[in-house]
Amino acid sequence: MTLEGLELRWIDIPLVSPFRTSFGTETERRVLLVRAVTGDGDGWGECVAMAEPVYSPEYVDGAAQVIRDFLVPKLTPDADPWAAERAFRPVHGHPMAKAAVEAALLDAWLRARNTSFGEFLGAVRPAVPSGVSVGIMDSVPRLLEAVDGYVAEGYARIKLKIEPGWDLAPVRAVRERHPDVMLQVDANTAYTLADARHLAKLDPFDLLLIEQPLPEDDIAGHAVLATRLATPVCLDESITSAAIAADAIVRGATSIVNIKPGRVGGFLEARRVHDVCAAHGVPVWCGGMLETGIGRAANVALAALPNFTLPGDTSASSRYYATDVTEPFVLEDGCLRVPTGPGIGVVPDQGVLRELTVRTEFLPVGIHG
Ligand code: SMG
Ligand code: MG
Repeated sequence: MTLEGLELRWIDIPLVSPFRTSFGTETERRVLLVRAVTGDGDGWGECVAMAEPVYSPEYVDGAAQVIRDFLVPKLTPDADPWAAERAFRPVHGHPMAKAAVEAALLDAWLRARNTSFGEFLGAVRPAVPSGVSVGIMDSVPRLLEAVDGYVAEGYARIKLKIEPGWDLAPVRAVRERHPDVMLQVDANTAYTLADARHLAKLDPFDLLLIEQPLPEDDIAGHAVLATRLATPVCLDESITSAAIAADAIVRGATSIVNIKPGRVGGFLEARRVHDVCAAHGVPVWCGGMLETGIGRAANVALAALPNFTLPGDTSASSRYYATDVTEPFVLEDGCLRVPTGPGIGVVPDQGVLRELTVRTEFLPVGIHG
């Protein structure tokens, strides 16, 4: 595989409905796509950084700058995904930028070998149960309407976004209406340890887990909180590598782990997080960053690994976008099918891409020496 360069492409794609979390409201996604151009064909990767640094320190234009100024100059024409991962190590942080490049290289590398992401990663099931993440709403009736719709569609699990002032009442209402649904909550760091007694009031609602209640650097706080709650604590933002996952598990800060390849620097590291959690008997599930079909295809393959025993935030395309950039992912009996074609198994529709594209930039590889 001879890597000629990377094309960066910024697209704007509207969400079917606004998505509100404890850190803000999204109405559309500005997505940075990476196309690896090789002698054997293209590979695609999606950067999951958001337009603003509100979920993590990364943001779209910052990621593009890191790729242009610090990552591409470290690549050589013979770079494979492992060589890229090693070459990127001296660059501190910026996991989402690194992951997008690695995903594009891995897609091209696997396509050249006629191997699917699922086969490569070690998928053990042909389809994965699909959960859905439901944003903060203006009122409990509006929330119930949204949840009723998702349950009717067949989603295997519901996740409610919570924040101080929007926690006990919405959870109680959804639990009363759907006594048997698999239910969990995500606070995106909105609480402090002083809220422990309040959060314990969620215990009677039989939640699968509470995701990232405290700030990302507060592993010690999560360990204390975990002793005060019956609901299992699951870390998202805090888990930035396999080593940190192992540390958080050993400290008792997390008993379930959300895996997002972008947050940990790529699919190779995501698989290591999966493995280290499995070694500790800690179940994992696949998180989501409102991906288009490009990122979703790879995530669904990852979610088919053996220790992904809880439904992920891997919803159907229609939950996010009226028109996805790839053929849409559809819910079948509450599951998404794992693509079986080479690489990520889907390709972007050139017409749709053209309509959504804000700008492109080609970064040649190899002229930096
Ligand atoms: O992709 O369905 C999705 C979104 C899932 O809730 C989701 N993601 O913290 O887990 C999380 C959030 C982060 C992104 S919010 C824009
Ligand atoms: Mg989360």
